[in-house]
Amino acid sequence: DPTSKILGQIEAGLAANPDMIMSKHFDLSYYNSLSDGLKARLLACCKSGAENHDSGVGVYAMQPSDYDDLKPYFDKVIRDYHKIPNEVKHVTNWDLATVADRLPAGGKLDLTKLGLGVTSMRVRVGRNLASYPLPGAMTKEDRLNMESDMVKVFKELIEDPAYGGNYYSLTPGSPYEVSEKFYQYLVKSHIMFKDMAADTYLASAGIASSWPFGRGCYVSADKGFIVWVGEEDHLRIMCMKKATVLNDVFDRLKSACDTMERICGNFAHSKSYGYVTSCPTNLGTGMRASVHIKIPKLTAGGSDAKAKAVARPLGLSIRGMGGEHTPIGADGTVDISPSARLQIQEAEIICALYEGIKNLMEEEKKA
Ligand code: ADP
Ligand code: CIR
Repeated sequence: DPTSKILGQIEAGLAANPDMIMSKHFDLSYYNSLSDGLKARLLACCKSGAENHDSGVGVYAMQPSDYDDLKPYFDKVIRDYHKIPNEVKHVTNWDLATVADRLPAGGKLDLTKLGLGVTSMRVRVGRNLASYPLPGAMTKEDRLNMESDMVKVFKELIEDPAYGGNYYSLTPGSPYEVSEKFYQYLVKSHIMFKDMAADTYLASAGIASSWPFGRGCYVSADKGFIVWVGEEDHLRIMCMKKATVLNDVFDRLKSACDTMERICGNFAHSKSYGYVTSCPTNLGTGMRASVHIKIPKLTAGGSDAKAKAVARPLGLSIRGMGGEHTPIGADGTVDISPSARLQIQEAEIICALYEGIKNLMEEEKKA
């Protein structure tokens, strides 16, 4: 039967990969203490890691309430991944004035001060609507309804001269549907997300189901403000720019998120864990702030192993030029971002990116 099958897969996962966070914290006596309803919900959250023993985390929430309803399990998962020894206390704070001591004189996080020129910078947050299941548990109908709700929101933005732009849908038959060729162009331009059905972790979790129905993205007239619909979270809201001052993308995202929250209604939120996301790694701020920078010495030979080893103690993650699980650039360009998302404030993340760039560039010089 399916229940004993997945329990068997979890046990086998622990043997195959004792470090996987999902199986490490799966406690059979806790599982057995649950009602049938909560048992099924817990197993649904563990399915991705049960089927993919190479997962680092292996857990995705299916409902915004999973984090609180299954707290005895999720709290262990979250505190382990985010390395939080005590009770998680997350605070939202975008106000750069409160971190003035970490800002250079004048308050600008100016990359020219670090010896860089025009740099590709991006800040995104994951957000989910409180009114739908999380993507792993959405039916095709949920996905189409959510996209229709979002189209109404984007119509307001498109009519607003401050935003303008277009909505591009992958839904077959949608009035906003784009061609395969244009979709590939958007992916290459770092505007649109890649084919999720190819991601085995997302596929197992149900997050890639009904692809490409209900998927799309809004792009502002100047292409600097983008909202993904139907990826790992209901929404990924981001600002992107090729420039030199990090404040530009950060401040614009703050204002764009306020606009989105005002027109979308409240986003799913947990008292303990801040903004709710599908993957426990993104909880809290849901924020990833990144730049593309060239570190040819630390990536000599085309491998990112050394760069990752140097970046980890600096609190930085290294990704490839197409995002997570993609190769680094042939010229040694990588995507770097502060790893922390939870129990850190938004304003601290952007400072951590600036400090991280400085530290990594010093390591590059030494290498
Ligand atoms: P996420 O950041 O939402 O977790 P990915 O890591 O998959 O997702 O990245 C999504 C897309 O954003 C990819 O095309 C990636 O190259 C692009 N991207 C990330 N950071 C930057 C940046 N600083 N400049 C330009 N594109 C970026
Ligand atoms: C995993 O567990 O490896 C996948 N479900 C992805 C986890 C999120 N990404 C990450 O930690 N970098």
